[in-house]
Amino acid sequence: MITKKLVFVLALLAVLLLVATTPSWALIVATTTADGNTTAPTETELADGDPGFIHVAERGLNTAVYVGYGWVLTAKHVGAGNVTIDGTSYAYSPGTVWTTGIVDLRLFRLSDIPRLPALTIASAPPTVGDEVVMVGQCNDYVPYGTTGFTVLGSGSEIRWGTNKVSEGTRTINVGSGTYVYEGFRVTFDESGSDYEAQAYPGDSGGAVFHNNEGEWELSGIISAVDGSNAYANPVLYGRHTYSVDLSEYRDQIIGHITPLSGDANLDGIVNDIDATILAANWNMSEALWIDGDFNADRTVNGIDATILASNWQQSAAPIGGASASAVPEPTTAILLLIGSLSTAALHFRRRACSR
Ligand SMILES: [Ca+2]
Ligand SMILES: [Ca+2]
Ligand SMILES: [Ca+2]
Repeated sequence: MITKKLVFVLALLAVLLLVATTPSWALIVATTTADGNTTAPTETELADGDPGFIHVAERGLNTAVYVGYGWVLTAKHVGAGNVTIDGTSYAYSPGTVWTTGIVDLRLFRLSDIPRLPALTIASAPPTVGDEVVMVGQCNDYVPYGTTGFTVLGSGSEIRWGTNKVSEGTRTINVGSGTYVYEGFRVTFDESGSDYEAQAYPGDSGGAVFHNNEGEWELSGIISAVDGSNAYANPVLYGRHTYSVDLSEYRDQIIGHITPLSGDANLDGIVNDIDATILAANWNMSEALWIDGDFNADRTVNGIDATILASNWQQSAAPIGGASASAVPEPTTAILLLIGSLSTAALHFRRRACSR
């Protein structure tokens, strides 16, 4: 027994020494993707370019995605609250949470509106073999021999990586029925995509983008990793990340977040305030909805004025009112349970770096 224990201790020491003497993986990635995948991918790094990296926000220790019109989408098991987008904090508007059953999705609204366009939410799921771009908030990590990575307890940043869908959409059950939803899966492979990624605690609520015939779409929200070893560290090849398939919930999400046409300031009514905004931005280029561009052609002109006029004095249900169901925050106990199953940091591996 003593001998076995000694062998175990020596093996443990060997592992610790290996970790301690290996450079930070993030630093290694930095030499191949310029900055360790912490800014939007260029077309040199990713053939189809930036999928919408800046839309992915820090939500506390987890992740959320700014989908447009003041709304943020995250996993249900990630609470609502202030978010940080590209270093700027945006305040949460209390009482605006929307969820649907036990699907691991949570929408909430910000009271400060980022100057970003709305994302396109996929109307069809990515299929097996399709490449996806995952974006989440993770800690630094170092290689664990050649079999995976060891996550460190610091260096949390928004990063992007890639993977390929390994199992198409089916019903995913997280935590024995705590969350059930339609979702798809990717597998963390040693010989995977160029920036092979795997989720880890912190990535929950992150984005899964898919390029559909030239247009980037938000296809998924990162929800879970394999249940029995979710917090296992090191993270070995062969593990899976599960994401909610947004095409299944697209109509509900769009129905909830899309404002009344003409409501530039997103207060639920079309009136002289909106007309004044539109007039002030007449002929503006690179315009957003909040500037008066209601047909999303990035300019403000007579088309937008006609749209506004056609809804003059119309009003929508107030935010947080009948159309929004505020739900209580999960208890700490439930959060811990789900965290152990599903919160996750992205691990990136570049083939060039592993050789
Ligand atoms: Ca893979
Ligand atoms: Ca208005
Ligand atoms: Ca327009």
